[in-house]
Amino acid sequence: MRKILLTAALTVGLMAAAGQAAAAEVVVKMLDRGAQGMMVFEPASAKLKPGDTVRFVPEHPGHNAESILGMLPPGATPVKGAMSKELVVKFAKPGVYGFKCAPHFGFGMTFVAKVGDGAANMAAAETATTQGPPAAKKRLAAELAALK
Ligand SMILES: [Cu+2]
Repeated sequence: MRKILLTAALTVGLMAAAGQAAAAEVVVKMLDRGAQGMMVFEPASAKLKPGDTVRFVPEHPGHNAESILGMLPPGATPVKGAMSKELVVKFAKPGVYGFKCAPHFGFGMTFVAKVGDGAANMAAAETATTQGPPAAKKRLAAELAALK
């Protein structure tokens, strides 16, 4: 027990030493069922800094993560993860990034990241939340609202 506490203290110390310069990684689970219902990314939204990454983890098989093309900052490259595979996305450009699970877009399986202030494409991203399947529109609007 004592050894574990010491290791934890050391880890926290190292993280503090790394400070602001260290890029963060957010782990997003792809789930058949989560706190927000069926077919979800968990968490469903994240505030990031340029250089941060998101690791999409297929906790349950049969999901992927790919860019929603209407929710991508100008000049950012769209990504498309393979089914049931982990996908790590690094966010270089500030802006709003939308993601969907292709087979479950109709269930509203979506994720939104805001990198920096998100101003680069906030208006376009808001417009994009008014398109697509009803469940996706509903969740995308909530995810974007949570980032403001
Ligand atoms: Cu899915």
